[in-house]
Amino acid sequence: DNLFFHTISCVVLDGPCLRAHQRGVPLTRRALITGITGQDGSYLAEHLLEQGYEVWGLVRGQANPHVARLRKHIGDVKITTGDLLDQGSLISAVERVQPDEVYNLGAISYVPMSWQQAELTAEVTGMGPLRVLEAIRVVSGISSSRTTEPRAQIRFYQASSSEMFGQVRETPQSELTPFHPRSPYGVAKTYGHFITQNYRESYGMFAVSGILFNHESPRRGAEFVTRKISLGVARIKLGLATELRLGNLDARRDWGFAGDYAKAMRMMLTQETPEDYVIGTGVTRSVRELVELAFGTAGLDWERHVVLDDRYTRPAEVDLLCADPKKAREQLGWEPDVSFEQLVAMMVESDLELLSSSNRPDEEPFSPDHW
Ligand code: NDP
Ligand code: GDR
Repeated sequence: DNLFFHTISCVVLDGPCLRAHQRGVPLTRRALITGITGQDGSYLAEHLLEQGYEVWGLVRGQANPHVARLRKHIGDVKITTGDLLDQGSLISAVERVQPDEVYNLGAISYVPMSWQQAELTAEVTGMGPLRVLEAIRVVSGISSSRTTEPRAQIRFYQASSSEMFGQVRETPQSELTPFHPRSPYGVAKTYGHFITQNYRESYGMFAVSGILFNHESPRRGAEFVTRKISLGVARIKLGLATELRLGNLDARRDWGFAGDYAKAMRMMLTQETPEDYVIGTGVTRSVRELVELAFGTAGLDWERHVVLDDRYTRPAEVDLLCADPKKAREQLGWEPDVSFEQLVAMMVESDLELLSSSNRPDEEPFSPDHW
């Protein structure tokens, strides 16, 4: 599959690559991932390595503690430093790595935090994609005042979000559904989405956005509701806690498995033409249904343990999200493999194992009380 893709992309798109191949230079594609230390970064890195890529991760800070966690899952990622807040560092990273593909997954991604740190969210989650696109433009030698050749050979993926739909006027949501974001995070993502589209239209760049609906896994951050629930169930089952405090149980989301969604990201960058795609399962569930299933998996009655707590309700909520993934199914051939029931069971079982006495980590995953 990978060799086929390399051959096609070299012949169709990339004269220099073809010449390099003829000179005997290996055809390994090189990817640079921002947000490599996050949930999606780890699944995408794993998937690209399986496909034969050389994978580089952009990591911020001089001793980022999350790198050790990444190494636990994946040893073969190469690391370069940089920060989405720092234009120069992104230019240096693109110059150093010389990637064929850049995946911009880095963000402040926790919606409640975006009200607490709205300006920082705009800088990282909104302006971050602009800075990555600029780094690609500059390193590729594309003038900002000229729309003619040369064109960037570097392909760009932006992690757009169903949070851009926000207050929905139609359901399910497709690539054509208008945006009405409901949080500073959603507003920042909407800027990232449109600037990606604009660089595609202005400079002919291969720049695409995947509009991904919620996707989860045992590697999900403990602040997000699925992992908060799977950890809560495990703690209660093991006698480490008696209650789990939650906010709005009526919100509905379209939840899938992060490993399936990482595959869709690469598929978008291997198409002939750059286009945006909605990725989701097409099924919506309430937080209440999620709670019921997760507690049931461990043989617990959720109503005896879940406590409603206003600290976890939001200034403005997104009530209902449900994807229409028809375009991804028809054009990419993408389908999710893991069902909602399998996902919830996988997360609860993983956390039961993580917290059971012999395996218990020194530090439990952080579950913030202050958001
Ligand atoms: P995570 O919160 O798990 O990961 C976020 C990543 O961003 C971390 O690696 C973090 O690195 C990095 N980051 C934060 N600030 C900066 C910065 N200033 N410079 C460089 N990197 C930074 O998110 P997910 O893996 O769940 O999501 C990946 C992307 O997809 C995000 O953009 C998210 O908004 C988007 N998305 C996610 C969905 C989901 O359901 N998971 C759905 C739709 C979109 P560090 O280790 O330094 O903190
Ligand atoms: P979301 O995910 O905001 O959809 O963003 P999250 O899991 O945080 O919330 C989902 C829904 O659950 C409700 N909820 C709670 N949420 C949290 N975190 N904690 C609680 O105690 C709680 N109680 C109820 C929320 O109100 C909400 O309706 C995720 C992130 O990954 C984004 O980065 C991504 O863009 C979107 O998914 C798609």
